[in-house]
Amino acid sequence: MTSELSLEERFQNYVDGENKIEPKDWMPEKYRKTLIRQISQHAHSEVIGMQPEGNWITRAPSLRSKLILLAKVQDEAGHGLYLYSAAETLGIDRQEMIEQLQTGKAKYSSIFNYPTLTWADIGAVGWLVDGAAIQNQVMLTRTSYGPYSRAMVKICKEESFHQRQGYEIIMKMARGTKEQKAMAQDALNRWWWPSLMMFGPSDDDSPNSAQSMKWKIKRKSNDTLRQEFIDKTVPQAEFIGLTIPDPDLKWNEERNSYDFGEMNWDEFYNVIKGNGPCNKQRIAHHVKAHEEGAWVREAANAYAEKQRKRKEANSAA
Ligand code: BYC
Repeated sequence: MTSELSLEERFQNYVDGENKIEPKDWMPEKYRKTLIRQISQHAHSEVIGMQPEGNWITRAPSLRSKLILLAKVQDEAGHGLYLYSAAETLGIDRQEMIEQLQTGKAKYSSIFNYPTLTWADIGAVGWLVDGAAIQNQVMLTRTSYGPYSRAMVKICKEESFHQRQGYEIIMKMARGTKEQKAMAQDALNRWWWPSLMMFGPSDDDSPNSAQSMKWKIKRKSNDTLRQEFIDKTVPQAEFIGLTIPDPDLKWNEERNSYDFGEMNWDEFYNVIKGNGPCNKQRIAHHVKAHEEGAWVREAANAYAEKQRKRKEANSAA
């Protein structure tokens, strides 16, 4: 017990000294579990996030916008891959993570349980959802676990491009015809509050935050990040003449920040329990795609096995 305690203390000192923890380093079991939970849920979010956007690839209004959207959706698949690989360094395999997702044991971001009804939604997703994602993920480039922090550096660069892609769409629509502007406003109305929910429960109701902050897995609290996102995004909406759907939104001179209205936490908890507008559809689609892709995994494994045997035979010769 004493030696276990001192290991934990040494671990904490190492983290406090801003060192990165690497896969083979000693770590408390709870640190490992917390990371597996967070990184795998993050990976699932990237992969499930491809669905609402993929929905518009065949209906993008121009060849240029189709190409950009295709590239963006492929980037999300890549993010999922880096993150699953980072989680695997902690001793869990991909198949187990997929099972946790498909059986509802592992969560993914609440935001991807809302439908993308119009092309303006693709703008709103890029602008707001990727914008919120960057706000959260820039701090994760400094997270204490080495493989996660390195994966986040590349992901953040790509997310910045995604955010600009979304803002460009929404700006074009906001400056278009009356009908297009109304579509942009409607998308903002529907995506604003769910985007704020991406940052998770308020700090007082966030069971994992205190320990994750202490271990420097998280470097900023849920509420701090939400506030930073609001302060950054409100002027972007004003610039293109759209209105944030919050009557309580008001600049607070003293705090040098915006005050904003009460979030609908019942809606948030309902969505993360699996009862949002698209939860069932998202998982059913994932299961179907995974089953249909079984032959690809089998072929890849058979090829890897063939290569391994060939190598073995060559080194024996
Ligand atoms: N949705 O104690 P808390 C993206 C869960 S961006 C669903 O504060 P934590 C993308 C939480 O998991 C989105 N569940 O937890 C963008 C916990 O339940 P469990 C993904 C949520 O972990 C554009 C419980 O509520 N980004 O992928 O300290 C295009 C209590 O919360 C949510 C990340 O995953 C939510 N919004 O903090 C394509 C970033 N919020 O796990 C793709 C990495 C909370 O105990 N993750 N919960 O059953 C994080 O930074 C943190 O995990 C969170 C939550 C800030 C999200």
